[in-house]
Amino acid sequence: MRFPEKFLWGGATAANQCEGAYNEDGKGLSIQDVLPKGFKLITDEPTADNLKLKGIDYYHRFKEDIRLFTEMGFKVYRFSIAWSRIYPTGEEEQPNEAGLRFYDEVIDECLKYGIEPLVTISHYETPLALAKKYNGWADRRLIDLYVKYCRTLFERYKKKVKYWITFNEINSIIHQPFMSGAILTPKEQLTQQDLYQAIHHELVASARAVKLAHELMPQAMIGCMILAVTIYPLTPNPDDIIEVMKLERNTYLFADVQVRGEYPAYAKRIFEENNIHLNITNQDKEDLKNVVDFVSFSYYSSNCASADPTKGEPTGSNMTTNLKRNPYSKVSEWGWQIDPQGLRYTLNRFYDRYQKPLFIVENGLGATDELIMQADGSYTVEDDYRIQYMNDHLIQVSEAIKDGVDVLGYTAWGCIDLVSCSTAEMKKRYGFIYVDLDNDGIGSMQRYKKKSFDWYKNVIATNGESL
Ligand code: BGP
Repeated sequence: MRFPEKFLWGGATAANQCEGAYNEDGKGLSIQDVLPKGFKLITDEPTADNLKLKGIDYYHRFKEDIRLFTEMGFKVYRFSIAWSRIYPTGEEEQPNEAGLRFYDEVIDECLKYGIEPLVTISHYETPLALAKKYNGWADRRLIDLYVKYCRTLFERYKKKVKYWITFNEINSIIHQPFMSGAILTPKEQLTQQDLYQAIHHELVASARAVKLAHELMPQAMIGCMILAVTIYPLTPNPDDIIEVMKLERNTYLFADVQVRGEYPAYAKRIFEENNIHLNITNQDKEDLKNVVDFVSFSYYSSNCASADPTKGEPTGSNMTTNLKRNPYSKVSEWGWQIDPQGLRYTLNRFYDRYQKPLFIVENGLGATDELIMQADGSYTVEDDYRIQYMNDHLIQVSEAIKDGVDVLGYTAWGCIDLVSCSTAEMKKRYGFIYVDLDNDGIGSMQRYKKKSFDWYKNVIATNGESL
């Protein structure tokens, strides 16, 4: 099937996973600079084993990378702006001009090739100073600091950037309070009260960013971004159905507030049962009424859940506890269950609930790739497994479009290999473009086109007909 004429095909990256140059041109430290071991360990100072410090050297090579994206025919490129490049400690009076100049160049490079920039304002890279001084989003003062940062970006890029996302995977704060919410209190010690208060601060900050975006950039589209934790009941036992309903609320609550402008009815019960008494001001309630223009989400896999913790085989997912294997799904090398139809299902669920345009801003397969030499002496990766994964998922996107779902676009995650978020390694690769860099940080950084490069190029050129 041909996708809608204006469908935005593209790819996605995040500053902390690709830029490197962690201390160049006035950049302050971000929480990622002290997080070498994925979600788990925080170091006192940046350490040499932290691959994110030099990333894939995109900071110095972005022109080459964007040229390769152009060659694939990207219509859109999603990237994040590192808050700590713009406000190194989050609290400066004036933004760091050198940081802004870098993103001027990135954006201009996109526009030069007719690629629409899609900017994530905060992608797991809060300035470290804000984590240390305020315990991150646990403190209400982060709202104003974030809005100030947004204002700087909106004023600078209002004529150039139409699509914005306020927070990457905003609901992941439930699972990863430090990485997602810059909260230093260890997860095990964090009370539900403090966690939900931090969530509230992010939701208000997001709504205020939406308000400001609408004031300063009437043409802009600003969206929320949700980690789609798609869950099926392990059995038809009604207990399992109810368990899934409850678990889904961990995800939906975030989108419900950002799309509907107020807390959903079921939030009251969550708060009561967990002894949560949020500090919500009247102004907060007013601010929350500024609702997003679209709903974006990441989708990689689906899981099952059971009301009985002894039933089913745990997935070992590092994101959410209590999730179970689906006997009908294959798994990736990293144990993520592969379920293309789950994407159609997720699109339909979101669309039924919100009737807002949807944007799939992350999807892809993390795999170990092997660079091989071809007969003509050039190098490539024969990543048929990735082609299969993406082809199957995109067919389900086309099914959802036939179902009537309004899908704005699709940005493949890690369109160029970058440092993995959960493992902090280079071994887990997603790209159409291979980067010569290993887990020890050794390599030429040279870029090579994988087999999937030409495959995706063709998908875009035929507007999905080749799937
Ligand atoms: C999402 C994040 C990304 C990304 C992706 C893949 O949760 O938004 O930053 O990395 O997951 O995850 P990983 O790199 O752990 O395989």
